[in-house]
Amino acid sequence: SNVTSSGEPLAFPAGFTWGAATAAYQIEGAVNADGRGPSVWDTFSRTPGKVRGGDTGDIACDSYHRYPEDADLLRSLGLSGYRFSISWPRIFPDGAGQLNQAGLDYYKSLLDTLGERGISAAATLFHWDLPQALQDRGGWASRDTAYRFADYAGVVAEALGDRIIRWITLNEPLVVAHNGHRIGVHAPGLTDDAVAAAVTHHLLLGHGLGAAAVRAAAPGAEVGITLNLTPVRVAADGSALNGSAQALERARLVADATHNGIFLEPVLFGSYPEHAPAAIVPPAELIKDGDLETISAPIDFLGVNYYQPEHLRAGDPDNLLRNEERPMAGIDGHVVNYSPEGMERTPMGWLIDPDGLYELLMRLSADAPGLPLYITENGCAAEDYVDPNGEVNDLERIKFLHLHLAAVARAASDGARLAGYYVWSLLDNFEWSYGYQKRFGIVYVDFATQRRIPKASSAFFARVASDNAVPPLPAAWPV
Ligand code: GBH
Repeated sequence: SNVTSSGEPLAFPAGFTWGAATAAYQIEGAVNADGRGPSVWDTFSRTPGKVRGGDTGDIACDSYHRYPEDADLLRSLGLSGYRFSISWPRIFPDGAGQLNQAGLDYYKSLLDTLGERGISAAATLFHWDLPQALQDRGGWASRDTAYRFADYAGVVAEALGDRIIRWITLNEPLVVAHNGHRIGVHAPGLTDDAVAAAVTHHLLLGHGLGAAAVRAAAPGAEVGITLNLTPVRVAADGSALNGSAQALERARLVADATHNGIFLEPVLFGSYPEHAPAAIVPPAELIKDGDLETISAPIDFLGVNYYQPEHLRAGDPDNLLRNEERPMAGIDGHVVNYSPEGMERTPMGWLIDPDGLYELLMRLSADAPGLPLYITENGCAAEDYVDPNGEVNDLERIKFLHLHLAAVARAASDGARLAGYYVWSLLDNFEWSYGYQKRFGIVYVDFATQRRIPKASSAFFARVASDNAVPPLPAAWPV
């Protein structure tokens, strides 16, 4: 049994994968090396005002050159898995057409290096770095991009299929559609609801076509998708909404469809969610015969990225910015997202809510019985620094991980089919529009020298991996 005498479940299922995650544009640097073409993130990060401090991924962690050292780090932490992403513009500098063999060779070397160290590879095919040449032809707003993605996926699976055990088609397509095309804070920086809705459908189609291409080229491959998912909480006082608890429950359903269902339901069930606001659902004319069948072909696992829950309450439509309230798409402004006061937060401002992860995992188990779940990202940012004695004592991150790992163990013990956990992230890296200021790594990176310094949390995580269980927290936790 994986329940302690005090009733607290702390152990993980046998064979559980313990890993760390990264993404190509966030760690590789070397943006001009060996024939790589530009991606939308090169363009975006070089556009003044888009990324804090004008930071770019030009150098990042220089993992393009330092991957043997990074593989050694994974090995020394005793991790059995590495989730990384493949840079599409290294493989197809123009997005399509001419293949760049040097790009494939780079990932072969990385994978051989991992293999020599006994580390299994989970590869994400698209972690946001769309080739700029495809963006110039319409990007994900164009249906053609989904077919080009499938071509790329097939070529990569053909070349690397014997070295990769787990394939993730897309990372967080909701963030691409919403942050990239609806609110414009990510590449390509567009702010157009209609474009975002088209992007939503074409990302999903890309997932379906790409998964089929991987299966055709690498029979026996495990193929899935990674979604950012969250429980949706509704404030208890329905009163402000004309006293209608019913209206808030409807709003909860709309919020759940907006944050989760819009990608989850097409993949699991082959339909867009009933309660999704019209503004975010792809229009019928974009959905061709057979698309939803392609999108909902069975997956081997679901990748779950969890950071924080979404909160919802009745709002004052004339004063939406109060208390960080944001209007919800498709709702008339009487229901708003907000951040509750009095809860602990990470330095990103994100709430620390491990129960949310437990609730989410139990909900997914009910929605997709038997489907293996991997936590493909979970972790927190901090403004970590090196102590005078040369150590990085990121105790807040240890606490965060402890709480969330205990929630995962509890879900596993309550019947959720959990197969692995990849911490975000192995290394401090290029945190998108936040640049290098926010550090998510369990290993510190001194960007001036590229020196890697394992943080205290990496020793904690290594212990979790070796015990396949969460150790008890120290009785007196430092504040
Ligand atoms: C992931 O995105 C990415 O996959 C990874 O590359 C990234 O480095 C990592 O997380 C850390 O950011 O926007 O204030 O409403 C996470 C994206 C962030 C999207 C939290 C939803 C909700 C809070 N998610 N966000 S807010």
